[in-house]
Amino acid sequence: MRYVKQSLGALALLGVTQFAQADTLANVKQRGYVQCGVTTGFAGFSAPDAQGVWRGLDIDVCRAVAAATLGDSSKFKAVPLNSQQRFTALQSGEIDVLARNTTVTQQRDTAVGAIHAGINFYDGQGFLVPKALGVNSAKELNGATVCMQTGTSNENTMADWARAHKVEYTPVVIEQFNEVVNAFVAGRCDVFTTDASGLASIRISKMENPDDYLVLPEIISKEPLGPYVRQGDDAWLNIVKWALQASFNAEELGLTSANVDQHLTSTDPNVQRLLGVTPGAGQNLGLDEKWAYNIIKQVGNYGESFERNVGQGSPLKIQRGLNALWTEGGLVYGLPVR
Ligand SMILES: N[C@@H](CCC(=O)N[C@@H](CS)C(=O)NCC(=O)O)C(=O)O
Repeated sequence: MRYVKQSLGALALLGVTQFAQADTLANVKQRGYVQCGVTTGFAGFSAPDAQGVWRGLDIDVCRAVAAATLGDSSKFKAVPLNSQQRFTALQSGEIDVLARNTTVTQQRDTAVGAIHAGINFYDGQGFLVPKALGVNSAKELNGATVCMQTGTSNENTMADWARAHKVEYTPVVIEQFNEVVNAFVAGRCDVFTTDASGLASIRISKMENPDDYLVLPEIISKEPLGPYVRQGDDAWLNIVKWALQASFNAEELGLTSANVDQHLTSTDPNVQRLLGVTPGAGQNLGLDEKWAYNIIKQVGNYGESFERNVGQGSPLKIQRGLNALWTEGGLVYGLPVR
């Protein structure tokens, strides 16, 4: 009897330990900030501004998670990671969430020990060329030298596409982002291939004369980009997932950082539930009922974040396209908060 009791006690202890290890929310609360894995610097998506403050569409995912969990969007630490390092950093627990232009793929969602929490930018792989190359279509790239970064999905996608289109090319694969950019600028390769969003960002922020460069019209893949968490912590997955969904729902409901306070007296039950006026959604996530209010007030809705960072309010001027709300011809569709 005593033995049984002891083993049960040991089992319970083991259970508690395992649970504690996977309780990312408790760790974040204790630490006081979210560890957010980002790029080493990708203007519009995740890059430090002149004051060293990290800004961008992906940074707004970090900020939203900080606002939802700690009530303060500034309570996150950006952990810069190159493409190759990002999943190791997530697996090892160095970061709580990976928020950097990461394509959702079946392999990453299963075999890599990671799981995606939604899509914050629908993209596709493209090509950036110097206008001097005299090429206007990807089909003219036969014989080209192509720069790309180690640890990206871009390597395989390029190989698949080239095989299918009988395009011969020489890959130049480099681990550090700035070194790929330098190789391209120095003419060590004819073409830079990565997600079209990345190309727009590189062209504007890294090329001395952006007008000397052209993004070719072909998009050769689907690159749905979104935040990732570790497998095995469903509660944390839900928090990141619903932080993103809150920003989509806010846009659908017309709630912005500027007007959200006025909407606290709204009679729309969807608004009341999202803003915590009708309690429940916060408790379901183990968060304060103001979780979504804090996101909207401090970070803004998805559309605000998009326009400010990569859209018309930014140098990138990316069109909403697939990233418009579903009611406006895009794919952004807020899952119901109820
Ligand atoms: N979406 C693709 C590519 C994303 C990617 O890592 N792109 C490179 C651009 S060449 C990048 O963001 N590099 C930034 C860095 O390493 O800091 C993926 O998930 O593999």
